[in-house]
Amino acid sequence: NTRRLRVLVDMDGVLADFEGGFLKKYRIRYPDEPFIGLEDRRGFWVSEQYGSLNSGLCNKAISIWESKNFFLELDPLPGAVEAMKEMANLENTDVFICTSPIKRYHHCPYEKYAWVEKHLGQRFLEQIVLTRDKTVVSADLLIDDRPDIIGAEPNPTWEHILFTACHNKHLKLAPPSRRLPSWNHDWKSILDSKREQ
Ligand code: DGP
Repeated sequence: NTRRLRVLVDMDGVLADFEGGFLKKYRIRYPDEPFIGLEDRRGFWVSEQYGSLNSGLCNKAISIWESKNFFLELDPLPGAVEAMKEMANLENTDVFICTSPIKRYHHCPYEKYAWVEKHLGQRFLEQIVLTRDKTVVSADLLIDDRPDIIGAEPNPTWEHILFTACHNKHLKLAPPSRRLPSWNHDWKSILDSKREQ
């Protein structure tokens, strides 16, 4: 069996610590406003949960990730860099970083490329897919922390593996959906389960 396995790996919440980076910069910029600790995060959209505390906080939250250097300065999540390098070196395996830039594009797309170069190296710049619709990208696996990934293609080719994040850890997945709890868990077995199918 020489068919190559193709894996899409999401960036924010999977490789880069969007939630931690957001909370840190939000508290510095708005020290007198209420905030949501990571253990209390629920739902994918940060701005929605902040807006539910009080309506002005929705735009304050958005102002954080629209700021210059927000995406560039995100820390890698534990084990992410090592896992990506290892995955890219596996035989018969193609790894792509599949990420949705925010629509305010002044900094985000540039900084995502710069982050990949800084943490993963120049050769990973070949592997970046920027799209707002991941369903039109074909692959065997998509590792992503967003629970609801929909788009123009009703039957995406990939199996979505839910990467555990503060906002999704309480969700009970309907079988046969699978999780990857962290990069310190056995991601290689998930890849192997998709080979020779
Ligand atoms: P992805 O992880 O590739 O699905 O990209 C989603 C992006 O949206 C990521 O940069 C995080 C960001 N994001 C998180 N919460 C919100 C929100 O409430 N509003 C907006 N516009 N973007 C958000």
